[in-house]
Amino acid sequence: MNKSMGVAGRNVVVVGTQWGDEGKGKVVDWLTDHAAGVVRFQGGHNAGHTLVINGKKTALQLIPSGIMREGVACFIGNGVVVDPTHLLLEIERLEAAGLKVRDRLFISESCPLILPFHVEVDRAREALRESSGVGKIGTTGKGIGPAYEDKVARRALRVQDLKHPERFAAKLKDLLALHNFALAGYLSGQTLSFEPIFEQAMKMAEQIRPMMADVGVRVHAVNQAGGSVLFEGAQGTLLDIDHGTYPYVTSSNCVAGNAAAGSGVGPDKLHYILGITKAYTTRVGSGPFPTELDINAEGTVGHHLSTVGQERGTVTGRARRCGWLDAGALKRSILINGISGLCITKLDVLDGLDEIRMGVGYMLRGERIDILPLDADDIVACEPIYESFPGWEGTTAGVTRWDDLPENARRYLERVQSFIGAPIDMVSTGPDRDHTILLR
Ligand code: 2SA
Ligand code: MG
Repeated sequence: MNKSMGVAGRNVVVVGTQWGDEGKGKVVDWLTDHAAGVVRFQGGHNAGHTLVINGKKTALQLIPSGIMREGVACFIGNGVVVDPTHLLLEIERLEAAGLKVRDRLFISESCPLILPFHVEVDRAREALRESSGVGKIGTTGKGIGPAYEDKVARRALRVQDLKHPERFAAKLKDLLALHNFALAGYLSGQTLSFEPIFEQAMKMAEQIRPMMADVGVRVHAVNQAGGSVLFEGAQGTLLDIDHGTYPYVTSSNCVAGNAAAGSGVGPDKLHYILGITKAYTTRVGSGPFPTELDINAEGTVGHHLSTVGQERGTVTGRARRCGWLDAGALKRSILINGISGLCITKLDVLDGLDEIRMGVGYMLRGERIDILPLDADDIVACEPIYESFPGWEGTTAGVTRWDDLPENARRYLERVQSFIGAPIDMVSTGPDRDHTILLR
């Protein structure tokens, strides 16, 4: 890992191997010591990447975590959906904290825009799913899904349209008419008017224009100059639109392969794939979760993970669902992403537990399987099979050397590694930059 980033022009992709919130932000921030650029390639401001620097918490949603390091170029690739209102707010928030943002943030001209009607459609659709009995997806309500739908339908307004007021107006008129039709009809939502959206967009265009860029070409140039680039995934593999627990997923490809398509570089430029895995599992929103525990009953393991792990959505504040590590699900993630190595995070949250369990497969209708099935209904029918490990005395919090970890903690991690067949290259033992064990 260390070597990989140290070599000039070597790029690393960081992806979540579970349902998001594995602690990618911290790891990306830690790795940016060796990087010249950080790229976001999918998702939008539904992501919440929490960083703790010198004990101070910062949450980033749309802007790459590299922004916290001076001199690191930050790229928003074409695979990201951009809400311009949110973008400017996030920039202003960072500037208020004393960071220089605008001179090193580059936004792809090809990013689809999230506009106010997308948010309205997202919320109205969730309400409809709930009232009709289908059940909510549990989206973040940021308009992510509807914006990606417009992209795929080839009618999206893109960042580049902000440069052309007439073109923007014509496209907006058509798109708004389409969404208003649905909102006024079967979605029973709030229709919106053209003028305020258009005027607001044109105002924002002036601010965004200097940051528009040809991201693929620029990233290539960083590599040519000998710099390493980090691709920062958002959400997680099991929320991937194709490979996740469909339909309880987000609307983008979260897997490592999309780092290329979502930023405009070739797949030969993805040199090392780092999978981030929480020492247990969390999920926010609806959908199957075989190793889930009850988080509400005091004195239980579920309650411990939820409270000690401070498992609340960074963006929405929702309580995250919690459960044991699901190594059968991890196995699928390792395959899909082509993981080179793993970073295990939040190990310290398991400190103090008497017993630790790990899911090592499932019983599905009388048959034993060792990898998460593809069909969400099959996942619901899965009974997890557990291996049990004794907990450890003392704390792993802040430990910086493998040999200083309690023996039982090392045993647990060694078993994870042997079951999933991928090496653990890093362990994160706390939220601060320095709370990190590097193994390779
Ligand atoms: P959406 O809004 O269309 O992407 O929601 C679809 C599903 O994807 C899940 N999702 C997430 N899961 C974990 N973390 C995410 N980011 C925030 C965080 C979430 C928050 O870091 O905590 O604050 O609630 C994220 N973003 C999307 C979502 O829960 C749906 O299941
Ligand atoms: Mg998050």
